[in-house]
Amino acid sequence: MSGTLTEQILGDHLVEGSLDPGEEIGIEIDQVLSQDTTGTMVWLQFEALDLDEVQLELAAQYCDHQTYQFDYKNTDDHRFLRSAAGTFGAYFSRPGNGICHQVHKEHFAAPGRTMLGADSHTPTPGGLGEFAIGAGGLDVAVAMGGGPYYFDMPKVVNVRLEGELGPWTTAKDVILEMLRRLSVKGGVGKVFEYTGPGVATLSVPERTTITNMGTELGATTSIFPTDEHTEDFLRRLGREEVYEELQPADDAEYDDEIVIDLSTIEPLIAVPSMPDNVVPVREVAGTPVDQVIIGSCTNGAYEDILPAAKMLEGREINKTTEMIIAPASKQASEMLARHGWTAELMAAGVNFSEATCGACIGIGHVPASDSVSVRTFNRNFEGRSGIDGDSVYLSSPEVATAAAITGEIVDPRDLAEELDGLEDPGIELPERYTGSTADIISPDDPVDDELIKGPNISEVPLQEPLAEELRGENLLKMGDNVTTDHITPANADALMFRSNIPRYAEFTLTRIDSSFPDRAKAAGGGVLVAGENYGQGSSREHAALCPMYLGVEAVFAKSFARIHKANLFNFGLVPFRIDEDTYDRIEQGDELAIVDDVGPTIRDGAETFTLRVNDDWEAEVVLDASDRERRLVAAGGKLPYTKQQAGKADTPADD
Ligand code: MIC
Ligand code: SF4
Repeated sequence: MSGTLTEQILGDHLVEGSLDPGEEIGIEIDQVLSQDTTGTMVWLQFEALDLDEVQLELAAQYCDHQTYQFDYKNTDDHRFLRSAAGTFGAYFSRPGNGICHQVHKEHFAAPGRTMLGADSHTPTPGGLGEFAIGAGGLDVAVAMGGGPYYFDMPKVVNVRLEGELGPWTTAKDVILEMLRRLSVKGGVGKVFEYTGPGVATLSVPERTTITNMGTELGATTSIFPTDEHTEDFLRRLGREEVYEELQPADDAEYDDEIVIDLSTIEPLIAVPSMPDNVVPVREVAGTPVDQVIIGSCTNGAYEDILPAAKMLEGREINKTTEMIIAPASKQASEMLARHGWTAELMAAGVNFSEATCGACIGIGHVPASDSVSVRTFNRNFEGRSGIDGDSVYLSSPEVATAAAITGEIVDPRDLAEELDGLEDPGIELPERYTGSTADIISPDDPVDDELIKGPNISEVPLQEPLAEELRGENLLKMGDNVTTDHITPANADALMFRSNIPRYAEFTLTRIDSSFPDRAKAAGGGVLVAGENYGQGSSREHAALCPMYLGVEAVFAKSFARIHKANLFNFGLVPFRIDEDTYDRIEQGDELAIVDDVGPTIRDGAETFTLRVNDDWEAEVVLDASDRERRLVAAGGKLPYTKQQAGKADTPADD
């Protein structure tokens, strides 16, 4: 095979375009996943597109984010999802069975396949050679209908790993090192392909920790080659038949290269409140810690919890600190229990949660006010834990457990010097991943054959085609790196309205300005202004849908996060790029108007537009969009566009 891994897999799946960085390409998708809080819109849109059967190799619907079912609306969503999976032909993973990325890795992920997932951490199985991309729910619905997925061909970056990790240093430190070097926007428009002799020193679960959190770099995806570790891991899962050898060609040409000598990495930690605020653990040693949580799709696997159990064997956690384990899958829980480790952890003072995302998005285990929480998660955006002004640190399970033992942040290498018998637990894989499959319902033996919608499940709102005039008040001026958690929060109060846009829209941007929804309604809509990397974080299309519902027609930002920008096109909001000077001059409350006839001009392919502010001054703004994106946005989004095209194409999924 020639080329990079990315070129090989995309080349095999290419249906449109050429593999030149920046060019829009369309690829065939083999697998899709969605989860409970994005999945309801996925299936409602699948239904709205008049699709009636999943058309690809495998679709899996998980219930993982809000499994405590505080409100009947959550339970109704889960029942709807089971009915949709049964009706349309997807696997259904029951609430509490585990986080989509972990369960998918255990049961379905396969080298050489392409996957699209309605969750930003979909790239996780890149650690075993799957080319997996996070996307908005509408794109996932279209892929399930057999349509290609369109995106800009990323630059392929060779991350060459050399050497071997030292004691107490882990895969989490490798990805934290990447974040330290590149920042949360350093991966936008890129695929990180890991190569070099260091790859062979990492097991598959370690690789998937790195590919999972590649999302925090803003990357399109991250991927590892496959080798005997991959084959061995699949054998332990009982799925060795899906193994395929994948290696980049010796003369593969990359767009860029980063070299990481694993032996020089030390235990690292992301300090509040951005995943790229990374420092050596020793720099913040001594910080008192109130809460420790091991879990999430990054570090919640059996292999992540086992080191904590070994470190705590025969010990107790500090009286000042609470420690919670939230396994990423029920299989991990079951295996820990069967091997006796659950009892060991409980005896040390640890509490167990069901297998859920939960605390990662502020559902349960919300930290106390003015307290410090050390978590093995991937995001520590301000307020995401459920309390404004939180202090969440991100680390490896070893660093987190060391903090639980001492009650303060400590480099585990220093703790090991102090504590007799504390040894680096390393990574140990079970001989066989065993566990019940009772919670996975196959499409061949479904429970339901028709949709069951509770009273909270509403219609998907549709947007009108773009008019000639685009004019509106700047409703909010925001800074850099605004996250989707700021735009549409994912906490317990809000999540129950994921399938009810009119209600969910009431939460829009309230994390930045609580009066936003009322002001937007009173003004009859308007526009938004933001700095760099607007919309980073989640894949949730609600971050476009809810502003759209409130009448927002365009976002003027210095730059956009990849998935969010695609979601804006999909829902008919125009993402205009502005320069530093224009950003500085625009004030909240200003009247912004595009001078050109916006709808027709966009359709005709114009790249620059004249923005007039307060009928006083003008600036040039840019629309970076493919022809396909222009057609979508001008039609008011992908759903109306596809409806308009119905009858013109065999599948509604071609655009
Ligand atoms: C997240 O980690 O922010 C989420 C919650 O998993 C989201 C999905 C969602 O908003 O439902 C993501 O990462 O895409
Ligand atoms: Fe769940 Fe957190 Fe992973 Fe998102 S990042 S899928 S909320 S565990």
